[in-house]
Amino acid sequence: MNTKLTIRGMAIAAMALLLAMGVSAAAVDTASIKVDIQKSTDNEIPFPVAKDDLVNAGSKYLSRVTFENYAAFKDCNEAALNDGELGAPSNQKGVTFDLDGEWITTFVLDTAKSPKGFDISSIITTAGWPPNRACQSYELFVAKVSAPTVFVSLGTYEVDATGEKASQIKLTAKKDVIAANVAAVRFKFMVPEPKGGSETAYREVDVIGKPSK
Ligand SMILES: [Ca+2]
Ligand SMILES: [Ca+2]
Repeated sequence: MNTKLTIRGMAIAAMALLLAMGVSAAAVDTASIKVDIQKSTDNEIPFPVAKDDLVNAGSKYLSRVTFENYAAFKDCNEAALNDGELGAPSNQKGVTFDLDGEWITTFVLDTAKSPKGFDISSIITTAGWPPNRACQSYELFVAKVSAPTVFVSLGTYEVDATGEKASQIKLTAKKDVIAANVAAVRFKFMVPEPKGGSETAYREVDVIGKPSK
């Protein structure tokens, strides 16, 4: 009898523990975006970038790109952000870089070609330069076709790549898509930690998705 009670007690305790774990796991699952990070200590351009994503220069689904508060440093340029190329190591022409490290880039998608907008399945940001220019920090926003000028935050994403030459952040959806019926995607680039000489040299931003059905 005592043994039975003990076993029952243990079972109840185990169940409570599982329930507690379940609640914790569920809380984690409410974040719908999975974040994968890669870093490289010896190579500025080890991670591939996409040429065929929605916001790549020349994409039939890209309507326009706008930059706010961006002041190109020397040969660094806006075009490098979505030209489908990694650029050459330590070559300014291959990177988008602004001395104060803070600017906003908005990719407006062509909702004439896809009136229901676009389903975004993945977002990849790639940085690379000798240290410390491969740390990343940005806030991601989307605007939906139902309110194409209202940008809603999907969170801030960061990587501390101090001492590294390259980093890549890949966002994917835990279920279905990162966002559906999207009309525009906005990146608010910020100075990464640790601040001071760590402003990012971005080599590419890829937004992968397809027209919403
Ligand atoms: Ca590029
Ligand atoms: Ca691209």
